[in-house]
Amino acid sequence: MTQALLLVDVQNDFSPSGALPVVDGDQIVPVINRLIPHFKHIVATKDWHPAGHSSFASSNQQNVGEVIVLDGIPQIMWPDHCVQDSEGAEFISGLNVEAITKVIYKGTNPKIDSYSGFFDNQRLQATGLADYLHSKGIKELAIVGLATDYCVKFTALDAVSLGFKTTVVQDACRGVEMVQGDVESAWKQMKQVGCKLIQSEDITG
Ligand code: VGL
Ligand code: ZN
Repeated sequence: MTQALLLVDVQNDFSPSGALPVVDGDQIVPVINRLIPHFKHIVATKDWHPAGHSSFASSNQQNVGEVIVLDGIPQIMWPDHCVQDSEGAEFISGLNVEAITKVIYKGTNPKIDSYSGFFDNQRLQATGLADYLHSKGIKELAIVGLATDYCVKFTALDAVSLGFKTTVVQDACRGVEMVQGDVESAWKQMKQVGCKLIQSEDITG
């Protein structure tokens, strides 16, 4: 069965010096680079927000970390991050970007956030990721990236719901942990729906 490596939001703004810092977020880069040669298809998502995105605290006169209701669903207020064409939206330096065979952009709708690489948070629009994977005959995914408790989690849950055989490589992910325990509970949820949780060494040997 054809398996793809799916890189979720390995972008500067999620590195420790970025706008929405993830502790040790940059530490996954060498791990991902070691995984890459084991896959034919390397697909990456990019969080790709227009300036003034509705998930930004600054767009709503809110404080970062506050939760507001946007179009009927709870929305965490984030710092401005991953603005289209900004340095913060670039892949973290050192990542083997030449190996990436496809980039999928998400969070582009100014009014709706998108944690999953497959759909926006309202599930109104698909990003094209599922269609792309189907077009290549890819039925299995190994997921890595940032952040474990947001985009990695929601991407993995959607992957399972769409019928992909889904593995998540734990040491190639890091989380935001806005609330203590979020990362642990994210792993639990992924496991519960049927994601296989592994370590990179299980692939690289
Ligand atoms: C993410 C919060 C906001 C992520 C993206 O990539 O996990 N988290 N936007
Ligand atoms: Zn975002």
